[in-house]
Amino acid sequence: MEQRKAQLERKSKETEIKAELNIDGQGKAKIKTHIGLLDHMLELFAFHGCFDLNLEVVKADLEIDIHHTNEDVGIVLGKIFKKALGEMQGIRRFGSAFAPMEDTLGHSVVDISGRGHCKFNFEGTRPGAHVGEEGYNLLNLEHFMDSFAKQLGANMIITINNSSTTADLHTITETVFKSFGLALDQATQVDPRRKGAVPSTKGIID
Ligand SMILES: [Mn+2]
Repeated sequence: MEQRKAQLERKSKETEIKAELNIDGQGKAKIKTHIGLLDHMLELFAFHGCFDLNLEVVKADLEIDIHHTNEDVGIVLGKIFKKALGEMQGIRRFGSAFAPMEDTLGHSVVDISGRGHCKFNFEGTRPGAHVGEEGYNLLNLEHFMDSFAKQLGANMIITINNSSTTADLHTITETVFKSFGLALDQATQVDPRRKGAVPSTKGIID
C-alpha cells in the first residue's frame, strides 16, 4: 500500500508552524515547539503510534505564555492527520488504548467520525493541581487535545486515572500521549476487509 503522507505550513499572526507526517512510518520524530515538555510528549506520541513526524514551530509567541503555541501545534497536527488520511478509505476508524505509568493510568478512545469533539475525564486529579516546566498544566493538555480533535474531526474521550498523591505533570501527561498515540495508530490502520471503502454507513466521513 502507498504510504499516507502530508505536509503542512500554517501561518497566523501569532505563530508559524511547519510539519511533515507519514502515518505509515516507523515512529521517527523531530520536534521543535519551543515548549520542552510538549516536544518530549510528541516524540513519545509519534514513537508509540509508529508515525514519522517532523514539526517545527518557526515562530512562537512565548513572550505572552504557552497558550497560543500549544493550541496551534494541536491545530496543525489535527489538520495534517486529516490531510494524510484523505477520504479515510478503509481505515479502522475506532481506536482505544491504555498506558500506565507508576500509579497513573491514561486511557484514550478515538473515533475518526468527522465529528470533532474531545471530552476529558480527570479521575483523582484536579486539572489545575499539577504544573510543569514553562507553566504547562492539564488544562493546556486538554486544550491541545481539543484543538487536535476538532481539526481531525475525531471524537476523543480521554481519561486520566490518578490514584497517586505524588505523580507529577510529566508522568500524568505521558500516560495521555502514549495512550493517544496507540489509539490513533489503531484508528488510522487500514482494515483489508473494507477493501478501501469508507468505514461509515453514510458512505463518507467529512
Ligand atoms: Mn518522560
